[in-house]
Amino acid sequence: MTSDMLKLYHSPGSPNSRRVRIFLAEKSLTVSLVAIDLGKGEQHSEAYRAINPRRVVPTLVLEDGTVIGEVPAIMRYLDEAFPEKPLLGATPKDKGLIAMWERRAELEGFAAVMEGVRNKIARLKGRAIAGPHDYEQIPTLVERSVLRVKNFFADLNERLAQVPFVAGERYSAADITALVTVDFAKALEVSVPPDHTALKRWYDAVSTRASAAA
Ligand SMILES: N[C@@H](CCC(=O)N[C@@H](CS)C(=O)NCC(=O)O)C(=O)O
Repeated sequence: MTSDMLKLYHSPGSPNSRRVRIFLAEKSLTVSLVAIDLGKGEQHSEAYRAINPRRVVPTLVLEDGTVIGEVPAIMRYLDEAFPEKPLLGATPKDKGLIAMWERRAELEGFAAVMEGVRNKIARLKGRAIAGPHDYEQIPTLVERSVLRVKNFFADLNERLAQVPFVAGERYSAADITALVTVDFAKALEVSVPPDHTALKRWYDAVSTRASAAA
C-alpha cells in the first residue's frame, strides 16, 4: 500500500491538523489533502458530517473507506501502516515512554491552550468546545488556562534540560505535539520566557526542521 491512497481532511490553520501534517512530513509520506473551511462552518455541512459526525478535523480516510479521527489515533495508524522512521517508538520501552510524553504534552499543554483560546476568542462564542454540541464560553477560565500553559512551559524546560527531545534521545510524536502547543500558545500571547533556555534550545531545533512548515 502507498500513502497516496489515503485522504486527510484538514484545515490549514488548525493546530490539530498541523500535528498530523508534521507527522506525515517527518515520515516522508504524501496523502491526498482535502481542506475544510472551519471559518465558513464547513465542518457542520451535511457532506462533512457524513464523513466525521464529530464535526472536527483532522480526519483520515483509508482506501477502503474506513474513517479514523482523533490525532493520536491517526498517528498510531500511520506509524503502524508505514513503520519506516517510527515516531511512536520501535521498542516496547520507547513506545511506552513516547506515549507517556505525548499524552502529557497533549493534556497539560495543548489542551490548556485550546481551553484558553476557545473561551477567549469572540469568533468562537457559543462554540467553547469543538464538536457536535454547542457550549457557551466561560471567560473567567482563560486566566487559569494561561497559568496552566506557563506551568507546562516551565515543566517542559526542566525536562529539556535533561534530554535533547521531549521523550528522550530521539525526535518523536511528543515533540510534534509540544511544538504545535508552543506555536498555538501565541494566540494567548504566551511565549517561551527568555530564562527557559533548554526549552528555547529545543524549540529552535524542532521548529527549523523542514516538517515544521507543514
Ligand atoms: N480530539 C480531536 C480534536 C479535534 C479538534 O478540536 N479540531 C478542531 C481544529 S484544531 C476543529 O475541528 N474545530 C472545529 C470547530 O471549531 O467547530 C482530535 O484529536 O482530533
